[in-house]
Amino acid sequence: MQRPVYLAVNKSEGMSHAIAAAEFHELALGEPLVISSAHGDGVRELMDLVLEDFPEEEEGNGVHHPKFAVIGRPNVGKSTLVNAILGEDRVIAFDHPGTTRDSIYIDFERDAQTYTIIDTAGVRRRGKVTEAIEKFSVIKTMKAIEDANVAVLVLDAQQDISEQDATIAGFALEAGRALVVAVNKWDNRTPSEKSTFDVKSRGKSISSTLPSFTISPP
Ligand SMILES: Nc1nc2c(ncn2[C@@H]2O[C@H](COP(=O)(O)OP(=O)(O)OP(=O)(O)O)[C@@H](O)[C@H]2O)c(=O)[nH]1
Ligand SMILES: [Mg+2]
Repeated sequence: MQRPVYLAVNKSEGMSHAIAAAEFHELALGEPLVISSAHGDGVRELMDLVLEDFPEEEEGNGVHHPKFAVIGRPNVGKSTLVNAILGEDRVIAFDHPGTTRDSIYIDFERDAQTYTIIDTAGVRRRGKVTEAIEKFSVIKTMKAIEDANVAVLVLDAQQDISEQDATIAGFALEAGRALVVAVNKWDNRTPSEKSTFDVKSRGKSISSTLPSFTISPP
C-alpha cells in the first residue's frame, strides 16, 4: 500500500521560504514544507496537512465514549443510584444483598453525549461467603473498573468504610481511574447524626484507609 510522504525542511528560521525549499524540490517528494521546529514556524500547517486525510473518529460500537462504573459493597444502593441517574427503573434494586449478580452495561444519552453506566454486583466481605463467590464479585468489579474512565464508590452513610471498600478504591486509583465517593442513604440518618456527620472527618477516615486518596474541598 502506498503511504503518503510529506517533506519537511527544518531549521528554516530567518530564511526566505523559497530559498529554503529550493534545492529540496529535486527530491520529487512533493512541495517541501518549510518549518522551524524550535520556533514553531510552519508546524501547524504541517500538522493540518498530515492529518487532513485521516477519517473523523467514529463512535463505532461505543468504544470511545465515557464510561463510569458504580461499585461498592452489597446493598449500599448502587442499582438504586443507577436507576436514579437513568431516570427509570432499568435494573433491579431490592433490599437484599446480592441482588445484582453480574455487571450490567447500559448506554444512555445526556446533553447529546453518549455515556455508559456500569452497575456492578456488590463486593462481598471476606469470610461472609465462600471464597469463590467473593473472588468472583471482586474480579467482576475489577473488570468493570478497567472498562470505565471513572469509578463511583458507593458507601452506606450508616456504615463505616470497610476493608473491601479500601481494596476496590485502591484498585481504581492504581488503575489510573478517577474516583468519586458517594455517601448514600443519607436520609436514613437521624437529624442529630446528620449534624454530627462531618464530611471532612469521614474523608480523613477514607484517606487514612487509602493512603493515595486526597479529598477535594467541599
Ligand atoms: N433509605 C434509603 N434506602 C436506599 C437508598 N438507596 C437505596 N436504598 C435501598 O437499599 C436497598 C438496596 O438497594 P440496591 O440498589 O439494590 O443495592 P445494591 O448496592 O445494588 O445491592 P447489590 O446489587 O446487592 O450489590 C433497596 O431496598 C433500596 O431501596 C437511599 O438513598 N436511602
Ligand atoms: Mg444492585
